[in-house]
Amino acid sequence: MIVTQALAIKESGPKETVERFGEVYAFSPSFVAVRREQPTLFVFMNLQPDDMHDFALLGEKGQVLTDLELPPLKKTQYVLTFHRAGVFEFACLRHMPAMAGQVLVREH
Ligand SMILES: [Cu+2]
Repeated sequence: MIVTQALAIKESGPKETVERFGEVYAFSPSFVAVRREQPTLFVFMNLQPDDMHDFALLGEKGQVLTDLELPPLKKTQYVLTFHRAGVFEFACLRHMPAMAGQVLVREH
């Protein structure tokens, strides 16, 4: 199982952090590794109360392979199975390139 948080801190973030850095938009972690052909549960938590996020898997040419909605203050779960080994880029299409990362798909 992989837990990723669509981290976006505003009202909920530490005041000093928000003041110093502004809003933080990021996936945490932004890098995960899975095995090819192994169904893997991805758990997303959008911690922000007022912003929609999404999880888009991108192909080699940047094309969107799939785009999953991550509503505010919701835990969203998807089982994903990767059939090809390699590195897949992912991003929140609304907040890329700040919200982006990679999935490494390993052979068995
Ligand atoms: Cu986003």
